[in-house]
Amino acid sequence: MEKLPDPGVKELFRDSILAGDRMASSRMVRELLEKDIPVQTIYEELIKNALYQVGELWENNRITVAEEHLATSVSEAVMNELFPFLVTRSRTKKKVMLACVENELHQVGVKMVADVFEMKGWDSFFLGSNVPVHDLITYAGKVHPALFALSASIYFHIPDLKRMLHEVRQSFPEIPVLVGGQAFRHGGQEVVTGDPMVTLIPDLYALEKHIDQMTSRKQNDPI
Ligand code: B12
Repeated sequence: MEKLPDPGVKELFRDSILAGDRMASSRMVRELLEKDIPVQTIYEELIKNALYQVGELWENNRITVAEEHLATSVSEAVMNELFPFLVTRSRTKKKVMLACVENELHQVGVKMVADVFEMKGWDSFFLGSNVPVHDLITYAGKVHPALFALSASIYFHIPDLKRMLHEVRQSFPEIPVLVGGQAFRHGGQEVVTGDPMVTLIPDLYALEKHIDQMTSRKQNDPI
């Protein structure tokens, strides 16, 4: 089922980010918000879809690296504008620390994840791309997150993820970890299986369900 009122907006948005037209891209997103389209849907169906297409165009030499960089920077700018519309007043007082694994430069997906947590009333500590394991652990010792969320997009970064998971689980065995990203399109699931504290989540729809389940589990816990 199409989740956007006008499927044509997908192409228009892709073209406007590729043209570096920040004004038009921003306007399209605001119009969807005015039609009560949820931010998760805008992220998944509009922005992620457009960036995946940008990736295919780049892979097939139909656009330059410059255009791909521009499209990504416009997308990130539009996402940053959404913060006041997505943040909820009722806060859970829970913290989530989010990071890309070492060497990983793709940060848009895990930024979307951070925003979904903000929507659900969590405080997000989004550390962005290429985070050294040691620094993640040191900073987590200060912030005391209730959850980690780690991202890897490139299959060859699965060993970096494995190492980061190992260190994080050793230092904070009581803190659950969510992982995700396109690295898992080609395999790699074995790094998360066998540890009940580590969960692989494919997209924002599954993430939302997972956060709701975590919240209801906590509420039903005996005091
Ligand atoms: C923009 C981009 C870049 C930018 C990133 C800048 C930035 N600010 O992030 C730059 C220029 C740095 C870049 C570099 C490279 N890139 Co690039 N890039 C892309 C592009 C076009 C878009 C990425 C993106 O933002 N996607 C949109 C987001 C929203 O999608 P997502 O990451 O999948 O996230 C979703 C889910 O996976 C999930 N998720 C993600 N993380 C997490 C974490 C958790 C905890 C959870 C719950 C969920 C979750 O939630 C999100 C919403 O559903 C993609 C194309 C594509 N298919 O994505 C190629 C792509 C990812 N890049 C690719 C490649 C090959 C490279 C380079 C190796 C190119 C090169 N030769 O230098 C380098 C590697 C750099 C590095 N060391 O990491 C390939 C990867 C192939 C592969 N899987 O191995 C792709 C797929 C392009 C292609 N079609 O070939 N890239």
